[in-house]
Amino acid sequence: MIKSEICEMLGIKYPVFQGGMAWIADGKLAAAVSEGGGLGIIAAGNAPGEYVKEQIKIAKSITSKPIGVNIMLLSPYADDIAQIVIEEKVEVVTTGAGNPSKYMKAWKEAGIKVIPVVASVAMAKLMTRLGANALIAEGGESGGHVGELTTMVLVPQICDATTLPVIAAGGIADGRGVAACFMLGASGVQMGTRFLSANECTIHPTYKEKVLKATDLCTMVTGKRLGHPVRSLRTQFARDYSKAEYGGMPDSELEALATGALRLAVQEGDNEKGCFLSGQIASMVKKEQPAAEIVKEVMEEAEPILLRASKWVK
Ligand code: TUI
Repeated sequence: MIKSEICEMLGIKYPVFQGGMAWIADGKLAAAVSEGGGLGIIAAGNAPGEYVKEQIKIAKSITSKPIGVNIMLLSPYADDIAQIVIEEKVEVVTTGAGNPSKYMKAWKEAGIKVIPVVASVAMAKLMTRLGANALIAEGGESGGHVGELTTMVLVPQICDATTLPVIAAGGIADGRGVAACFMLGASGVQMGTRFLSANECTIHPTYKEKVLKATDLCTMVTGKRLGHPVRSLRTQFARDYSKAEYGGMPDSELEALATGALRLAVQEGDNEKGCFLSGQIASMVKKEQPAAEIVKEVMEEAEPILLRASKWVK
């Protein structure tokens, strides 16, 4: 059994987080992951506080194990949700796409475990100083909003910059990825794309099918010109957006093209107008299975790999 300090800190069996995927990671998916011994995380995305409250209620009706909420800091509702997680006594908060400094004191005082995504060494040092409990180092192999550095490069640098436990994210699909992240100094992993095929993940069947059929070169990054690079499946929409982006479409029109595109992918499976966020490991997602099975499977796969690692040392 692989154990790390993150298991003790959060009271979880396996050091596996399910990423807070906007529009996707709802109370049902998060509860299934937490029931399976990992940490399930509800994504606030761009949704209003009422939605998040409802999802917390759903999760808590399914599991009494700890759950997390991910706050996407570009959201117009970030301030509201920062307060709701305190009122609802959420155990863990993760943040993404920005700097959560202004909320840290209130969250700490409420006893919430705060685990920000950091995309740079400077941010890792700042969050350590402000009292974060752990850090998530997410490389650009991940789906959604991506940073500059890969997981291979980011994780060891973040580990060197902090005394806190580091959770590696981006590009992890199975036990090999988990073992590799532990070798880089991580104390846990976060997976997003791998959970898209979970039975409890309620995305449109077309979305699931696209992930299950994906091949190695199936994702691309768009949105760099507007400063929000996003990795998604290489669909008609992604190709059209990329053409518009490099063809000189005005910023306002480009923004309009992207508005609502995540919802259209998740809820309608709309190939022409939907943006199907996905990490580079989509091609390694092979089957639908319960979320709890995914958590257990990747950790059990990692065990013999880590045990045999010493074979290289002569
Ligand atoms: O946040 C994510 N992934 C996401 S967010 C999202 S929704 C979205 N909507 C509109 C535009 C953009 C995104 C879809 N996927 N991952 C965590 C993450 N955080 N990746 C990178 C960062 C990050 C970036 C900058 C964290 C901190 C940061 O600091 C900025 C600063 O102020 O220094």
